[in-house]
Amino acid sequence: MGFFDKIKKIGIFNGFSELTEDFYEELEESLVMADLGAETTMEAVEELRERCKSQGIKDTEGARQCMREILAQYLDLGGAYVDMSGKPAVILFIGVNGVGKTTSIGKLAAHWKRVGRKVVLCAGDTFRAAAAEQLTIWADRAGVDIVKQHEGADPAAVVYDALSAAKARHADVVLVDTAGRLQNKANLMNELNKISRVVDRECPDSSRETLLVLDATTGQNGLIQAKEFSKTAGVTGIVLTKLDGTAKGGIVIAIARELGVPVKFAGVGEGVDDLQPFDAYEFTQALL
Ligand SMILES: Nc1nc2c(ncn2[C@@H]2O[C@H](COP(=O)(O)OP(=O)(O)OP(=O)(O)O)[C@@H](O)[C@H]2O)c(=O)[nH]1
Ligand SMILES: [Mg+2]
Repeated sequence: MGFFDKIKKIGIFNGFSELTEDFYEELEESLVMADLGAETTMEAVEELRERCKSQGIKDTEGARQCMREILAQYLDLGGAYVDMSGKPAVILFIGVNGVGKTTSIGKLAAHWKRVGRKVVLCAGDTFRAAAAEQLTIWADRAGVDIVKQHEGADPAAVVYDALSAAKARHADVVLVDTAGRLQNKANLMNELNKISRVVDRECPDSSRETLLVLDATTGQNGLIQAKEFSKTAGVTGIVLTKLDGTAKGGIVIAIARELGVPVKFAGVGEGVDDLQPFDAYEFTQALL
């Protein structure tokens, strides 16, 4: 079983044998239903028509293969991997409430620990006491260190502590949890700027990533969030969660196409192993 077997396939290619006008129409419809977005759907189907014509493809199996290639190209923006060139690599996780920020951090911590990296978690969500508790459970499960403060503490101060710990322990990566919030709140920008200044001062040689966590099941709403967050926060990559069992996986392609931000990780479940580096080829194979 591949990693993406839990996402729902777009079944259209099975219902037709020839590339009729009906086929193309239904294909368009099913791509829109899968949340590829109208714009990206139109482009992709137009390109499919042209390629099938120029390459003499007449059957749906050939068209399926061709469409996989087109969508994989849309997704292939380079930079699918996290920049860990500087030490420590500081990775900020942002996004609205409940999308899976804390869970994704826990999964990644376990993964990096397993491959021999030294990880420090930073409980930058000081909004609720329960947030640090939840992150502590993940830290224990993964066997990594966590730095936290009291509820209501300044997130930038927690980051400062985490960086001090990271330097003292020669950590490779610091994963920073943040409070879930709306994308248009002015305080997001203030908080991120403040954190950024702390990192500049304390760890000038660090590499940085700001990963926006999106819930795939929210479909087009996820695209709107991505647009707003990338305006305010300088997002370097997307973590797309809850792809398991959703028929809206196409949102990945809409985001990559319309925002030009690469999807770096994908979540397909609540377990510790249910997060993987995003592979465009594997994903389109599973989707179509
Ligand atoms: N099915 C599924 N559930 C997930 C996935 N990722 C996270 N979840 C679940 O989503 C819920 C919310 O996850 P959290 O990690 O707490 O989300 P958060 O973004 O930190 O939320 P706030 O801190 O409230 O902003 C939890 O029940 C997770 O188990 C995933 O890939 N698939
Ligand atoms: Mg959280």
